[in-house]
Amino acid sequence: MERILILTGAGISAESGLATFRGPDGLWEGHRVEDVATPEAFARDPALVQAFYDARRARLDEVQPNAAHRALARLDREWPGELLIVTQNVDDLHERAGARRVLHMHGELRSAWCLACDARTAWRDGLSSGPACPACGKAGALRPDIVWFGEMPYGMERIEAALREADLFVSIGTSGAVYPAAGFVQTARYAGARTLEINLEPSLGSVWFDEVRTGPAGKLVPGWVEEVLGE
Ligand code: BJW
Repeated sequence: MERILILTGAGISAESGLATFRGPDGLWEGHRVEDVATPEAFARDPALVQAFYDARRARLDEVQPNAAHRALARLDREWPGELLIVTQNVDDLHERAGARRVLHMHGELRSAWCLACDARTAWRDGLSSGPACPACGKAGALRPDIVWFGEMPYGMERIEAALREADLFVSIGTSGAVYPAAGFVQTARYAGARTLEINLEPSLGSVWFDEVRTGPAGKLVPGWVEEVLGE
């Protein structure tokens, strides 16, 4: 039975109405990356960074999983072999579609991290008002549980093991601009996996894939899942 490792990025949530990062209408538009997605930015201007993430957390209430999330959830339910969905996304659309084997390597909007006691707490509201940490009671110490530039992504040991063991590596909706995720295809390929990219356009790392399918994820992913499930 094949072991499947799927990497997803912002492109898989684009058809749900969440902006991707790069490009003319990208999330960074109006913000410099280093003003909102680095620990230094948070130290310099916590109000700006909290407001940026509060707005994105609130936006989650307005969007729904799309056909690509639902297809991956179906694959997760029906695939009897090993499978892991490693997502760079901080939204919860994979889970809301029903997927269970999901690893959020860049953190989650709906989680808060206490800098005083290190606890991580499920969080739906804003953090701008400096609420108290439910674990230790300290006010004003919660930050978004997001992996910023220069910080170590979550789950790297588990991901690296899965990359070495994968028979099939599939990358969906990511530009290949951010490491270490951008290098996963090479690790998987050198370890012997077949590699497939599904993206609106060839990514920066498309040369490393055995096969590249270009088009919207909401259209291409359901068809690919049907192929894998043998329909
Ligand atoms: C569609 C579509 C549709 C649209 N259907 N497709 C020099 C060389 C190598 C590395 C470095 C370097 N200098 C610095 C580094 C490290 C740095 C890095 O990579 N920097 C780059 C700028 C070069 N990386 C880090 O600092 C990371 N940590 C780290 O490296 O720790 C050290 C270490 C780790 C492991 C081993 C050893 C050491 C941390 C990176 C944290 C990234 N954080 C962000 C922001 C926080 C999350 C948030 O606010 O939401 O995560 S950056 C941002 O980019 C976000 C995303 O997860 C990430 C990737 O973006 P993604 O998902 O690819 O989105 P886009 O917009 O770029 O692309 C979307 C794609 O979809 C496009 O191709 C579209 O065409 C496509 N598309 N519609 C299908 N309908």
